[in-house]
Amino acid sequence: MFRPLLCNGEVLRTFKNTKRTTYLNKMLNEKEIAVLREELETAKNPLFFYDDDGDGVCSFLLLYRMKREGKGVIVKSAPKLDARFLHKVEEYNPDKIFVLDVPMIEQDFIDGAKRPIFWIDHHGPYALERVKYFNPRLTDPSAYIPTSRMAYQVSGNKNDLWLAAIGCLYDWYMPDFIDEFIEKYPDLLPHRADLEEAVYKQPVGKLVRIISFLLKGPTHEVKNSIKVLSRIKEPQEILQQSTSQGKFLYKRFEKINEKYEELLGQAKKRATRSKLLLFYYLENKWSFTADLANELVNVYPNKVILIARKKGDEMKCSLRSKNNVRTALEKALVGIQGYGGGHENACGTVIKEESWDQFLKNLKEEIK
Ligand SMILES: [Mn+2]
Repeated sequence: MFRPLLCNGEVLRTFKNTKRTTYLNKMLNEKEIAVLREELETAKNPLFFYDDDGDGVCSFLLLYRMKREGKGVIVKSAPKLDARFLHKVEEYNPDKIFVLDVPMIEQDFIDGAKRPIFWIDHHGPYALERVKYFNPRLTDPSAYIPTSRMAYQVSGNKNDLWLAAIGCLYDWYMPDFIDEFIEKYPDLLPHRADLEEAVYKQPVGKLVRIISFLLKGPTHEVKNSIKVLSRIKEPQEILQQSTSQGKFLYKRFEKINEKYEELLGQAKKRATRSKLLLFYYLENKWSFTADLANELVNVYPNKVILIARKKGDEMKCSLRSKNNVRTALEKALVGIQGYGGGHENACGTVIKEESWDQFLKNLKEEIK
């Protein structure tokens, strides 16, 4: 099963043309909303596990802000909740567990946690026992509803409209409530726009980037940023640095963004007449491969983008194209020490260093 890099922006861009009206009846229904609301309202010490991306953190913030009780834990590195996380359950001793935007839970975790578990997600779906699973794909495998959209249904707090919008846009989903957002925040999005414009050219897109970049870096810094984020009332506090909390977040974002912009500049220099834009960098702490690939495929829509980061003896890569690139990747992986996959236009792959040259040769051959 492929998973490794799928969570960080490697979303189903192929779904972007689906009509918005068809989304609406795929969201949580009234009964599901009522169940989740009741469970959250009666929770005394909920523990939230959430995915390490913009959709995951906004889902957490939306639900946490309903009662401001309990704790949040980011599920990093592997997009699955397994027995390694049971010590967090022991440490916090929650009465209920909520799992948000995490693609996979292992049965070992569920059985070991011995607490009611409520799982809201839009990957998979998978068949597991003893977990209350809220996933639109259980009834419609083609549904694409970011978890933050569902969390916003549950929270119902209009003050947090902006968090819901950021989570949805991060997952490349135009919120069905975008008109309400435009009316409330014309300075962030002055008019209806497509996803590319909203995410890459409008101030609301800058917020999407800020929130996702705040999740990068040393764990204690990330935790601190999320704590501060949970107290932000309006998004302008961050963009205009109008409160001390907003200023703190913006400053930290700027430091991280500097690293990103430097890499982006270097990557752009690698664009030649070749169909493949290949850029790789050595960096253990900062993973920007998905962010770089997502941005570059919009700058160079006719190219195949391959961004690689060397970590240990592996090359961790994000691959993007406006056309189908998954088939080429699958063929290029034959005989290679590595794995990968994903969606038609957005894939992740991990290649052992000794196979790297051969993999590149194969891939170039396949995309010719
Ligand atoms: Mn998501």
